[in-house]
Amino acid sequence: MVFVKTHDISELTSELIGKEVVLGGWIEDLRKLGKMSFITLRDVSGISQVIVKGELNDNLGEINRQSVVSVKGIVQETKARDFAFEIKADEIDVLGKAIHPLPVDPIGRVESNIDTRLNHRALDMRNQKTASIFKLRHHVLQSLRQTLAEKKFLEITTPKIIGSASEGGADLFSLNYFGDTAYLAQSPQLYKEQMTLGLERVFEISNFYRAENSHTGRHLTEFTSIDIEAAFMDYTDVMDVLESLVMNVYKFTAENCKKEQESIEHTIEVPSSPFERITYNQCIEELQKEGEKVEFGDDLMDAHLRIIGKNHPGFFFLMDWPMKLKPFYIREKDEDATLSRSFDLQFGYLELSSGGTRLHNPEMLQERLKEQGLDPSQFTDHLKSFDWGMPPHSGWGMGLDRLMTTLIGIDNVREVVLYPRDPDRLRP
Ligand code: AMO
Repeated sequence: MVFVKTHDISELTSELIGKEVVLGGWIEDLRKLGKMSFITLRDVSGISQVIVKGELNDNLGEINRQSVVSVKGIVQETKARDFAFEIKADEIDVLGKAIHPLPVDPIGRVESNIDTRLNHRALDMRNQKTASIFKLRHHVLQSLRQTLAEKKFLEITTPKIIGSASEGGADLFSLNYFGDTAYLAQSPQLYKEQMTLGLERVFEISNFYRAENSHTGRHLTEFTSIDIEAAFMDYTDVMDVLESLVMNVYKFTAENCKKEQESIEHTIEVPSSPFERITYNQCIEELQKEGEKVEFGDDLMDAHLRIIGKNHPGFFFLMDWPMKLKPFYIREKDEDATLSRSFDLQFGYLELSSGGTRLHNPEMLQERLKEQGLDPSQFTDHLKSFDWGMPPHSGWGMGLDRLMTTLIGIDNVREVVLYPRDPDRLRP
């Protein structure tokens, strides 16, 4: 039995004509025509045609579609329209049988609903549409890391099992930690801030956890967050970083992921920049003009954001929120202490990111914790670091899963997460 490949299908070139190769992949199609069989073989990189003749064809026996096989054979030119080359097989080994009926159709001819696909995610990944989404996700991560490294951000990994809340008390998953109570981190907020006093610019791309009982296309209990924190930057500076990051992701994938765009039947449109920057106060005025009963200090509800999103389609920053709507670590504006140096990045109604300039004065931070009903003694480990020369700093967090939905033009984050977790889904 041969099972070590010499080539991926996409690596077949005219220089290999007449040479022997070993391919490995899944049987997408199989047509037996008397003395000959035609197999369409798919691996992660593409599809190829395999011709089986003579004794090998006579002894082919039971060989199911979607079984995994290795094919040893000679590369030759083909007349078939859909393939660049074909392989004349000398040896075919079935490495793993597919037992039919399969729970979802990997070719996608028979459509399955999202729950069925998620319940059989590994098989769903053989569907080219699904595989393309995750190939795109890989390229997005690559682009993000490249841009952040170019901007001198260092990648860090903060703990996910923590002793006290990072974003305030709500929405925390707790677990028994050898008799003590531990929590799953909601964000790397406190750690990333602390790291600015040694590393200046840091970023993290990790999963975080929120016990939100939300049943929407944009909320998960486990989501992937891209977080940055930068010393000696104000909120408008980190907004610039965020904007160039999003632009680079769009440009990179639009250019380098043509096959994936074809497969998901969606063209990535690079947005125009600079992104519009509107203030919270402007939003309130816009909403009031549209007859909404909102006033300064009210949080913007989904219905409000849908109105604002309609007026400002695509990416825009919504900045200068009232202090009272923002977490304890956000700093006020010098000219008006009721307003904060903060922002959200929106894609229409969808919030993609939030961030701001942080308070770095320890006394004020303690005051803010108390004002927000939080117990400063729960934050002593964090507050200590503010006595060691904490630089002024700013940062943001952006949901990778939500960013992916904007890129591929869908509205359910479950499509872009391998094994999504929500209140109704803990398995597989
Ligand atoms: P915030 O709580 O706004 O800010 O979260 C930042 C971004 O993370 C994404 N996100 C989620 N995505 C899917 N499911 C969820 N349940 C979920 N919750 C959040 C969103 C959101 O905009 N520490 C601050 C960031 C900072 O100031 O640096 C924070 O966590 O896209």
